[in-house]
Amino acid sequence: MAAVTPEIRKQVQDLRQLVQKAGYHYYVLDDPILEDAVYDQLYRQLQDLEAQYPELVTSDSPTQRVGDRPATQFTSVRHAIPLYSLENAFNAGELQTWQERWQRLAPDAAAEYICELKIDGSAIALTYEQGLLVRGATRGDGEMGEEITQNLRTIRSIPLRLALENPPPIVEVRGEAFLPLDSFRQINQERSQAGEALFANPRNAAAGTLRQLDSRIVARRKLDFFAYTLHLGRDQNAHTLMNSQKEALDLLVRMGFRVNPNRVLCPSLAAVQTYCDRWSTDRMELPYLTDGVVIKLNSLALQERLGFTQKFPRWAIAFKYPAEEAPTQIDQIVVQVGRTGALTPVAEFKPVQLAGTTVTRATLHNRDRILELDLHLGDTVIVRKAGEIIPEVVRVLPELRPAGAVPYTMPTHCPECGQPVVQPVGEAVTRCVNSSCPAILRGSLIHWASRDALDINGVGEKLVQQLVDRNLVRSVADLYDLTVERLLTLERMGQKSAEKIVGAIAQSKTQPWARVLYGLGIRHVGTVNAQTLADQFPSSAQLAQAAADQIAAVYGIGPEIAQAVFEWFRVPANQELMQRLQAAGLQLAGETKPIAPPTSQPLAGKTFVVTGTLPTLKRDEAEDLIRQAGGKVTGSVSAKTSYVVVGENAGSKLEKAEALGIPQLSEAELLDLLQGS
Ligand code: 1X8
Repeated sequence: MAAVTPEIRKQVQDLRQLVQKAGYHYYVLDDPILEDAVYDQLYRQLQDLEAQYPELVTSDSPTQRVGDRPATQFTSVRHAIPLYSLENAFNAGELQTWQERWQRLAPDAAAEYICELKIDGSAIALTYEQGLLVRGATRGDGEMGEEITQNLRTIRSIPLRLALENPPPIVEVRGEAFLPLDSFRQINQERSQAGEALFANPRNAAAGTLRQLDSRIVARRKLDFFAYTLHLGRDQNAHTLMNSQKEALDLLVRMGFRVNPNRVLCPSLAAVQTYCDRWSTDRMELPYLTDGVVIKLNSLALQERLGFTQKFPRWAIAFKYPAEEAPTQIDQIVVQVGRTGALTPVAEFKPVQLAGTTVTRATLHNRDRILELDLHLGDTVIVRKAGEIIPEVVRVLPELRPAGAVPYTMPTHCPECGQPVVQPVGEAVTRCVNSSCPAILRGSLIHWASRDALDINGVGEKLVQQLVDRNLVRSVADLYDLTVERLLTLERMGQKSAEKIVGAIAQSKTQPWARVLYGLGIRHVGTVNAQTLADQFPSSAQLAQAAADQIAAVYGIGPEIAQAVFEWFRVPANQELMQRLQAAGLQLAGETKPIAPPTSQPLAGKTFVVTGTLPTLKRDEAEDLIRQAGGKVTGSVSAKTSYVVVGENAGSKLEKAEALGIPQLSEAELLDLLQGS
């Protein structure tokens, strides 16, 4: 081991301080002081030096956020001070009642309130000793929580060391860990790509993430944290540091925490009501979910004087916004079979207006969820859809259940192929395991041809349905044996289209190995994992020969993913598939072959969003035309969007385009642009 000189020690300290400071500006203040690439390099320098001189590693070093060993289970811890929940108020009258109640107990006290946004995440308690983060726990039942320190350390906006000169010996900080909406969408997109069940909403995703045993997975999910409560140990002169909630929040900021900026002192309940009204709509623009406003008496002395009831503090209340929920009656439950064979029950019901859209169906997730709901056929249910959230059935109204209604049970046989389904022990999912189930085959083909995989234009739902029904294709490798003549045997298939499809399939042979790997649809292998694996295993042969622990040794690949990849390559049918793909000329290794520049691509390099109802074209027709001309189509408007194609009743996407100044096209203008070739 190399000897530590005073120069080295100083170099490590300076580097660590700079990396820590840059992280604070980036993650807490949202105001970076270093370019990303510079930060990355400095971070790596610090990592290298620490590896070289392990005695210089400190527990609060920015490199020490992610543990290298998954936990086997979490331990329960008792909270030194219980985490109370809050009483709810749903209207001005209930706020008034609350004010009258506490004023009877403290008639002389001034009604000075502080309003903060109520963050929809998971409540967390953090303990700092001598300024160092020593423990973090979930709320649990308020008395006992689970110790998840390792996971909480991965949240960059949680300081590992308090930024105070002389911190009190024991500090407890409470707040909300949450998943920003962007990260939530990204996680669900990846899960959908990897054939995994989606999270219903950011709160579930945050809670599920915090309970992950492998902190490396937590680190990739980009949780964030807002601090809102500060307890200083009993034996200090706490009052010299803070006398009000406002001062406590300001002190949390000085300690290095992210504190929600939308906090306001209100001298009266009328001012509180104004704040609640304003945020009932303004909250829709925030990049995270809020479900209400927390109103607290600002004076800590008054808080102490009022104390707690059995369940709640008397000095605080949550004003809750009405959830975007409505009752509706279930018409039927259909069961979809995905490419992994998972059976997903979907409730179809009478249309309801929720969060500004008409909703007619909602996922029921799986058998366990149906049992939990105690769902009967014909039930009236409460459906929820908030903003970005996938519609879900919240609960059943058993009072409205028709006489003689029978409980819904999952089918015992696959609705697509009729084979018995399996219900693996310990798993909620019901699965069709028939490797020649047409639904699984269709799903695999659509995934193979999808934009992030082999990106084969023209191979979509309709064509795949026909190819499978007519037995022209029994595996993705069969796509490469398709000929124009065989395609011409399909209904409504013309010479031109058939040639285009065969051409597009042939073109897909130039797609890089990472996309092929993603296209195989191995469980847990989304685009990100596929790229990571392709970088580390430059050929399919190397990956196929790797042991599970060699795969798991790749940074960012957990044991579950590694096991899935390892097992996939052990299945003889998959080995045969790889041989056929190799023979067909797909890229199963190394560098990307440049794709030959297509001849007529007037929209190449341009990104489009189509919104609203167009006068003649269906939306997917317009999107196909754009793609055929080399353009890219995305589902949401961003600064990267080149044009928005606007039809009638265009909604929020048009608003966003206007806000960003993105040029708009009518259908006619789009067609002109296409003609311009
Ligand atoms: C819960 C929450 C509180 C605050 C914000 N979001 C929450 N989910 C806040 O005080 N700013 S307080 C709280 C509780 O005491 N249960």
